[in-house]
Amino acid sequence: MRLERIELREIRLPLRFAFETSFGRTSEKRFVLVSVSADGIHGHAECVADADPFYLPETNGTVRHVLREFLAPMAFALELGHPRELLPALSRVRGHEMAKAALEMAVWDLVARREGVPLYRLLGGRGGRIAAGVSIGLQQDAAALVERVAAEVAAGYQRIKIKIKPGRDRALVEAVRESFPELPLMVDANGAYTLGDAEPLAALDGFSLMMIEQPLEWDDLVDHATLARRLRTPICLDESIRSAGDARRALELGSCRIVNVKVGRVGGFAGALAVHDACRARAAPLWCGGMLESGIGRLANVHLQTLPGFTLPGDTAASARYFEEDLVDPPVEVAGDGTIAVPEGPGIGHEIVWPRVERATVSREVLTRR
Ligand code: OSB
Ligand code: MG
Repeated sequence: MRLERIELREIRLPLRFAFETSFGRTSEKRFVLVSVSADGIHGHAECVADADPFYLPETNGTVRHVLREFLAPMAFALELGHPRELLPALSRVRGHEMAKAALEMAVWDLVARREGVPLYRLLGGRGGRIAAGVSIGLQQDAAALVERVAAEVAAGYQRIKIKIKPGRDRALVEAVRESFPELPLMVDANGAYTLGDAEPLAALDGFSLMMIEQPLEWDDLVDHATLARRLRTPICLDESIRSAGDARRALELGSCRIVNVKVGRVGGFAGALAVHDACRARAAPLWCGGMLESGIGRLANVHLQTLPGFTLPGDTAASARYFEEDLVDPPVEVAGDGTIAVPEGPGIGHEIVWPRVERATVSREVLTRR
């Protein structure tokens, strides 16, 4: 198979609620939607880069640049037998995992649609349902947070994650634990602490948290290993894991005991499958993170989580938590038991509602094989 056309759209979708983390506050989802075409069939994928380089270095601007100037020409020159061949073929481009992933995931979607199978089948997963967890941003105060937690627990979510940052950690965890002593609960700092903050982090040890996600710098493995020796609570890494090699090194160094994988952060499904296998080989718990995706990226995450190494609920929540109107129909829904149905339709498995995509498109660019 040879790719003939790659379309890049910049999409703008208002979020129903602002989402606040240690690195910023966002009330709008802006992303690049990549569509690929071959033999009259199309595949689509959502890039997880943001407008700003505050989570990881890539932005929507760097994604468009690297796709246009480097990745698209390399991809057009390939004769692909299987989508898993694409990521290694792009290895001459260093980094830019989010740009690579968007292109790669669109090719997986295209091939699944061509074969008339749901993505999970191509990935080696299974049908049925997956367990859903939810990530709650920083709120005005502890009381507001407890209220949000109560609403998500009532909605059925099987695990709650709350965001923390220096000065807003222990009191929040304490308030949530007081109301929900048995709740599967974890915290995510998005890299806001340093090794000098070992004390406030160790103060969380008494609250039976499942894990602390990415307490230290985004590109660090060594300090995380040092910190891990001072904490009873397991460390989970998010930002620091950008390849299967990173996952292997982190687990071998003791930088983390648990891994959060995001397909878009590790170069695509081939990268995510390799992270999955690296964790499984080391019996390390693995779960799938989220990036406030529209239904297009959200469904890709649902399919991935049907693989056997996903032993913990992820951050894939219902579309309605984020968007008034999602780009897919039906939207992603979470049942009262905190599970999501794995789609059986071809590719990502739900229809993309193109008139809604058109309305949300702010710019468009078409690249063709020459
Ligand atoms: O660190 O997991 C994170 C959202 C944007 C950027 C980074 C993160 C998050 C979340 C929310 O925690 C996950 C989601 O609800 O999609
Ligand atoms: Mg995180």
